[in-house]
Amino acid sequence: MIGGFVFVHLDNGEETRCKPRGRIRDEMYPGDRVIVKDEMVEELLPRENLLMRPKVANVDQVLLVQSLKDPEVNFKLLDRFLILIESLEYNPLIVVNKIDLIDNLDKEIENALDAYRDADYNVFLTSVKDGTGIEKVKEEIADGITVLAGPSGVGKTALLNALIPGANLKVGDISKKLKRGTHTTREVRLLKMKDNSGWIADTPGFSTLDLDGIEAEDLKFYYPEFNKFLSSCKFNNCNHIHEPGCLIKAKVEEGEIASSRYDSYKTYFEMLEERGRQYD
Ligand SMILES: Nc1nc2c(ncn2[C@@H]2O[C@H](COP(=O)(O)OP(=O)(O)OP(=O)(O)O)[C@@H](O)[C@H]2O)c(=O)[nH]1
Ligand SMILES: [Mg+2]
Ligand SMILES: [Zn+2]
Repeated sequence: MIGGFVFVHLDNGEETRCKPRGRIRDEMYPGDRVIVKDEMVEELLPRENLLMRPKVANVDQVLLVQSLKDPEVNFKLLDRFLILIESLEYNPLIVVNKIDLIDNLDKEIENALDAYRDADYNVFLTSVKDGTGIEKVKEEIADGITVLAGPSGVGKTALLNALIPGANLKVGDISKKLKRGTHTTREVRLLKMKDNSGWIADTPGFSTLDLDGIEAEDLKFYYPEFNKFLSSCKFNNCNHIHEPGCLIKAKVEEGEIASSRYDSYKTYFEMLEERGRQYD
C-alpha cells in the first residue's frame, strides 16, 4: 500500500494501480487475491493463510536461509523456524548459503544436514557468489508465493537478487531500513519471478524467535520424522521423553531418527513445558 494505492497483478499479466474500496483497505495484504473493477479493489477473496510476520497472504512455501560462515550456521534457530512453520502448516525449504566460503563441509554439519534430509526436508546448498545451487532453488519455488526468512546477513536479499535478475535490492541494507522502530511501516513487496509464475517476498533477518502459542504436547507433531512412529509408543499420549515403551527413543538409539533432531526436540519440549508451568 503506497499512498492509499495498491499494485494488483492482473490475470493478463499486467500490473495496475488500484484503490481498495472501504474496509478492504485495512484488510488486504501482499499475496491477497482480489477482484478489481475500474481501478478499484471491489472484493477480497478468501485466503489460504496469512503469515503474521511479515504480513503476507496465501504463502505456499517458506525458504529458511542459513549460511555456513559469516554468520555461522545456527541449527537451533533453524529448528525454531521449522517448528513454527510446521505448526502453521506451511511448506519449509532449507537453504544453506555461502558454501563458497568453506573448502569442505565438516562431518558435524554434514550429519546435521542429513538429519534434515532424513526428515524429508529439501536442503539446498547454495552460493550466491558463484551461482551454485541457485537454479535448483529456482525450480523448486517456480510456482506460488515464497517468503524468505532467516537470520541477518545470511544472504536472503542477495539470494532474491540472484533468483530475480534485475530486482536490484540493496544487499546488506534492507534490514537496517526496516528495523527503524515498531511504528515504521513495514512494507513487504512481493516480487514476480521472471520466467515462471512464482512470487517472492524478502524479510528482514532476526536472531531470535519466540515459540509463543506452541504447546509442549503438540511439539512432537512438528518433527516430521517422528510422524510415522507416532501411534506405536506404549502410551497413546507419549511425549517421547521419559515414558517407558517409547518407540521414538528406540528409533533414536537404532540411528533411524537423528539424535541431533531428537536432542533439539527434547530441549524445546522441556523449554515449553517449563514455560507452561510458569503460567499454570
Ligand atoms: N561469500 C558470499 N557472500 C555472500 C553470499 N550471499 C550473500 N553474501 C554476502 O553476505 C552479506 C549479507 O547479505 P544480505 O543478502 O544482505 O543478507 P540478508 O540475509 O538479506 O541480511 P538482512 O537483510 O540483514 O536480514 C552481503 O555482503 C552479501 O554480499 C554468498 O553466497 N557468498
Ligand atoms: Mg536482507
Ligand atoms: Zn514415545
